[in-house]
Amino acid sequence: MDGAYDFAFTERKWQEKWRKGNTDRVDLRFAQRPFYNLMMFPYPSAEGLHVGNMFAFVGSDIQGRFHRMNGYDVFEPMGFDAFGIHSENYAIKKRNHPSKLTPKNIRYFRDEQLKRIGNMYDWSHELDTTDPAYYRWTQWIFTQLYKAGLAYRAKGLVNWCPSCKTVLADEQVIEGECERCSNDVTKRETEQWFLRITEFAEPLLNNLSTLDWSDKTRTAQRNWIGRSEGASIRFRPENGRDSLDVFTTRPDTLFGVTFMVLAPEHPLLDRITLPAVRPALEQYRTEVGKMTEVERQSASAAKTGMFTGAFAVNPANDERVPIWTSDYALMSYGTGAIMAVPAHDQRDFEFAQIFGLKIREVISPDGRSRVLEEAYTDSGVLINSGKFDGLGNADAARAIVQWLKEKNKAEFRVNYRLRDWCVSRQRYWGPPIPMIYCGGCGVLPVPDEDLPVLLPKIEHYMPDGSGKSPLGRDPEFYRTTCPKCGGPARRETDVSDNMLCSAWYFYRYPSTNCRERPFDSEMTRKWLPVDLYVGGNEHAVLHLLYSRFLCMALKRIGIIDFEEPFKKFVANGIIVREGAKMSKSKGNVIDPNDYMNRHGTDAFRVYLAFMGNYLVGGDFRDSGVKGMHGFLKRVWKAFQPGGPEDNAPLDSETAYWLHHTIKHVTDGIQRFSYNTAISRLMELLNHVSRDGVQKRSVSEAFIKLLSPFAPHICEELWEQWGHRRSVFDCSWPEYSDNLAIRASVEYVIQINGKVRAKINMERGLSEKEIDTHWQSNPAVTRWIEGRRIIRKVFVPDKLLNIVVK
Ligand code: ANZ
Ligand code: ZN
Repeated sequence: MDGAYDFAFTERKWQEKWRKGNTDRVDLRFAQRPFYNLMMFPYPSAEGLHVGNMFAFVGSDIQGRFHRMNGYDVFEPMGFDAFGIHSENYAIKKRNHPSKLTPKNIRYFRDEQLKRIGNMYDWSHELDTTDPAYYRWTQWIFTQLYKAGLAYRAKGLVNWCPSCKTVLADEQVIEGECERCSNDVTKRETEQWFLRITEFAEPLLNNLSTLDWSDKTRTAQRNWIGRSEGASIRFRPENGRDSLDVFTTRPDTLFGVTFMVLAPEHPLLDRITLPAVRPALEQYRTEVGKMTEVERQSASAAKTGMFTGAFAVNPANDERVPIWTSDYALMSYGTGAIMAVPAHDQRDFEFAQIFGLKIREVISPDGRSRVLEEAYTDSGVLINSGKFDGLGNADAARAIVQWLKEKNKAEFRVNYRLRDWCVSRQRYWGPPIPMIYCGGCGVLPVPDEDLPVLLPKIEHYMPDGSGKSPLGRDPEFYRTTCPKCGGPARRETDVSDNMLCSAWYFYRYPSTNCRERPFDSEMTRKWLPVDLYVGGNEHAVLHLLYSRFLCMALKRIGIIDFEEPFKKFVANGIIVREGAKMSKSKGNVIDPNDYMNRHGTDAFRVYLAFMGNYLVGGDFRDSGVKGMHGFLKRVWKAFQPGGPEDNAPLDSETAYWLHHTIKHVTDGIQRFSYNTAISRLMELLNHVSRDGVQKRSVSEAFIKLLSPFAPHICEELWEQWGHRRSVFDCSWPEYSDNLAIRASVEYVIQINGKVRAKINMERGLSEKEIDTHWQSNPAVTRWIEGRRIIRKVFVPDKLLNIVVK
């Protein structure tokens, strides 16, 4: 074997060998210790995978390889989330048909990019959500949800561009404007399909504490679900027989209500608003319709609103309070109406100041009244609250609701911010929602045996401005017969959000061969829930929440017997390039293949692992990949057999380095702290290079430790040391804790040359570290007290002499 490190040759050779030997396939049925190593599958829509995707994927593969060497049967599948608005928009941009473009994109992703990165994907279980053999089951799941009462059709507010006359997804609304024409986007009420995720709000929230997930992800879900304990309280508009319910978390402040605020969309406004102000109301509604909820909730936005001319009666004290409408009240939360308490709610306070409304203090820290500069939101005792005066506010909250409850004017209530999931899309590139409308029989799911409802290939798939689903223009598609009465019927022409396709794909991977069912029960029992899931935290409240919901729903329906799909979830960090966020508009997105061509896949992988903490991310520097190529060249030189070999037992210093490295690399991988693991390997390499002598045990351990990061070069070196089995079928090196710390040495501490103490300490400590030891040792410090240290003489691993005056 000649000395030069030829990464191109090595990488080609091993990828070929792995493929031919099916090294990356596990026998799913007979696996003894299944470990399902899942990473989020990509949308094959953009120009290709970028460095950030590779960062995430490689980090996940390191876990897969590590677990495999630790005795697990690791299943690492990959597939394509190829339906959806991302793919459709990309096709529109490229003026190509998504049914043509998607397979092309998948081919590039898989054959040119994913197959080069050296991850141990089992391609025999690849899936593609646009394959009818897959979406047949996405549709089947929809009908199951419908039959279980978990899918329903209702009016919902969607984004609407009046100039393009089309519905837009939230992602297509940029600061309130249409992404394509820059006109203001409004809200429009249309019929949509919803999945009843709110039914599971409680378990979705409660189970979070049992999951081994990144904290930031759990927090994001917790906030999104947004549980609030409080009460609903019934006010009564003065004119008419309506009632006006509000949701409040602060019933203790009920006597401080000085006005009410209804969301501009609130239906009651149509009945109570005085005729004279109706035109103004309509105008205000139009203004507000242009804003997104995010903008409406922004604390810094100027408060706007108007008085309806109507009044309501406070059930606590029969006081008349004016009814206003303002955009800061959201129709989608609680009841869409607020009892405003400006003294104790900052938004109400600002609103009251702008419009000159009364402010009445009802909670005080010391029972006395004050002049408020801002809302007082802390706890205190009640004042100005009739018979409740003097009570602490937590007690008062309960007492007031209890009191009104007896008069049927209040209920204790828990409210969730979570809303039902709107899954219908008036677009083309998705699985048709499998429902049928019959004049006589009503709404019916497509029978199982008629699935899939194939997405027809239509030329004019683009939104045409009518806001209706493109499939609604294809009579051949929507004309059908009723499965019940056989009469003429019409198909649903909306397609479902691709988030539904991706909410169940991980059940399918182990069962890609299963034809009769979405997933084989034996496989599912064996491989699910997923052991480790890695992906971006941007999906914290979309994909990850939808998947959890669907799991609970499938359990309720009786299809599976667990309710959490991912035992462990780890959110990978975000990387930037040369200090700047990577984006197409900045022109700093580089095809990862460029790096792999120039410096090799292994160098690229090791650099991705080394550039920063995996959970945090880091700054990708082009020079770093090159540097890693240099590191691998040194590895090659130091660990290729054939140098002067010495097989005597390890000296204690080398034993220390070896065991210390194994311990810290193992620990680093377990903590996803890949950068520290690689630093330890670099230190071991330095030690070995200084030594100049090859020891088989050290070389072999090093090769194994580096192999999850740099699989190709390590396989090659492993083979050169005479092994026939893949290094990934060998076991992870073991260490001994005793050897992983340096032998201790006895330090002599002298004061002015006289021995005052002897301390046992780890070898190799610095003078500073020794200082911290004697500074807490009275046997030494009492000779120094009141004197001045003039200098110190330090002999590493032996002695410290402190000269004092
Ligand atoms: C009176 C009150 C007094 C309130 C007070 C707060 C403080 P969370 O915690 O997020 O659940 N609210 C209720 N429905 C609303 C809606 N549709 N749009 C905007 N705000 C709404 O918030 C609950 C509080 O948010 C409720 O309690 C209500 O204001 C407001 F000193 O009622 B509170
Ligand atoms: Zn019918």
